[in-house]
Amino acid sequence: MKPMALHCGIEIGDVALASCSDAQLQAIKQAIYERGVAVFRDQDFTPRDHIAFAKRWDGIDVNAYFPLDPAFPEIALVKKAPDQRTNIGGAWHTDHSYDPVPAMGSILVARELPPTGGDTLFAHMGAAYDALSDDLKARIEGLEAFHTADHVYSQGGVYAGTDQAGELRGQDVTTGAVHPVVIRHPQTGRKLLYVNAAFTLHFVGQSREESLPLLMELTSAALAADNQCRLEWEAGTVAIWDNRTTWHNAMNDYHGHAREMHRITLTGETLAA
Ligand SMILES: O=C(O)CCC(=O)C(=O)O
Ligand SMILES: [Fe+2]
Repeated sequence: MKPMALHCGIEIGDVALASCSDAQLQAIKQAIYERGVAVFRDQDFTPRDHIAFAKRWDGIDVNAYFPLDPAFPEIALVKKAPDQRTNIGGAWHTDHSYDPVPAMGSILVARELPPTGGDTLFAHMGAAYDALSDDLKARIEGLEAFHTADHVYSQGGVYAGTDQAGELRGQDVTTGAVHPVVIRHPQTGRKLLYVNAAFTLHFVGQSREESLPLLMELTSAALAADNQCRLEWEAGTVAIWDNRTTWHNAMNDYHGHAREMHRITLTGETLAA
């Protein structure tokens, strides 16, 4: 196992995900809970392997918005064609925080990559929380926040006016959930900052306008370089991330080239302070 950066990410070698033992899977889970994202290279991982491996976790959450693989409806497609300008996930976020029981994480498999670019950045929310000033920690103590995806995926939302609109589903879905601003990781107990600029609209008891300054302050503190790692995808790369421990951001720097990833989202649990 090799750390990808100071706090975030780990590369795990010498394991074939498709046929790993229960003991290996347990060690992989623990590494992901702690480091936020694990990267596996040179994997021989068919869509059937992807689904079978995901079923060894606590279940599959099918994303309400992404296009699904027609042959394997458990698999969501994260793709951008050479003539598209907008990508999916091209801003800092954590997946599914708008659900009352947010997804634990995702297993993302590289299927088609651009010649350069298309990296994914991750940021570690345990390291982010630890590095907050005592003053900021005191200001967020006991706060809760409201999350939704309606402004992102609905008819008048962020993607509606883009060239991804045609493929996205779920324009009529409505979402909303309240979570503590600081959660405890369900498995490790570590304190994690759990707000994100994409889906967290406001603190409970405050308007959007009242909330924005603190949200922005937390976002910029969380994105300190020390908290981040960068994943450069290669053919055969599989990444598994923990949505509670990390945020991620898909770079959109390969216009004119195709990129296609297969994603299975893993079921999570209720989050508590
Ligand atoms: O394409 C990527 O690297 C990540 C996209 C994303 O945000 C996701 O799959 O949740
Ligand atoms: Fe995402």
